[in-house]
Amino acid sequence: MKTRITELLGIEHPIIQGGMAWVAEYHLASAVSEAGGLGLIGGANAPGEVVRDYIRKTKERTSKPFGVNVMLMSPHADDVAKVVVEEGVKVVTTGAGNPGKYMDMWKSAGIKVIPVVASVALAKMMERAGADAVVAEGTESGGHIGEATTMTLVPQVVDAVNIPVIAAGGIADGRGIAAAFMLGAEAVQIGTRFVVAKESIVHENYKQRIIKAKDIDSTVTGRSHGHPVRCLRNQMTREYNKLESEGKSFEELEYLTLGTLRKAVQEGDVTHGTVMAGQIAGMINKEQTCKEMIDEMMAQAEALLKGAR
Ligand code: TUI
Repeated sequence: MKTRITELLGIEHPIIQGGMAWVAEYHLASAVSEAGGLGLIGGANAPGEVVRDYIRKTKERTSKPFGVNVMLMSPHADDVAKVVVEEGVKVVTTGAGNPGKYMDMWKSAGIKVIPVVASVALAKMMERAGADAVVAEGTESGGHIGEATTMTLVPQVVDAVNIPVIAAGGIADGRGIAAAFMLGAEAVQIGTRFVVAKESIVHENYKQRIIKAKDIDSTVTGRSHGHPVRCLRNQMTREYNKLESEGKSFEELEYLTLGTLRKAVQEGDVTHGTVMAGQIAGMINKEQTCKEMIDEMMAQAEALLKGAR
């Protein structure tokens, strides 16, 4: 399937891996790129030098295109923004904010810039600022989320901008890809399904929580403070939601969650840790290689879309 996104990024399949904090490191990114999608290194809260090391390790594992996600709430965002230029990264996606202040630096370095947006307003602003494409991310996604659903956000962003749109949130098989294309998207971003990839270094307990999850097993913490994060329900989310309903401050609640994503991803503590995952976790039921996942999804999407447009 050739689209403006596959052309822009020089990739075989219109599938981009989510830049998931702690999860999207070089093993996963290189495996997705090798399988013909666009692998991403998630900068998350990591210092610039850690991201530089991940970029170099990804280059050792694949000669195909890959990108870096710059998480704009990170205290290291300025450093990571420079590191991607110094290391000659070809594609940057951004999350959890407005990347406006980095656009000129990235564009003059020839980087393809793809901000993740959760609203039409930010999509339009990013197009005016010179973005090459946008990811329209619905509230079905795991992690830090916006309000609009993928079904409502994607067609509205497609109508509002001329640059290509990548759909994200709630997509994990060929049906989701076909649906996103019918809404006008030219690629999809997939996170939760790649968490359980064989190449993903995530702790087996985390993978099993996703594999065993049911349709309504995710919840959202932090809504009342304007920092909504979707993750799978557990003791941590119950405590968080209780304290949130008692009116505890954002700072107190942040302290409670400090380091809990790492605890779940690396130590496998899926009781006290934060198990970020999208609503589609209920449909994900097995570990596969990235290539198996991508080939299966693309075959299904192509069969569904044949004759549909
Ligand atoms: O960024 C994400 N998802 C993330 S980042 C992340 S790291 C984290 N860890 C713990 C707590 C909080 C974050 C985990 N998941 N997705 C992209 C995304 N961006 N979704 C929503 C947005 C967004 C929201 C508001 C982008 C811009 C925005 O407003 C920008 C503005 O200034 O108008």
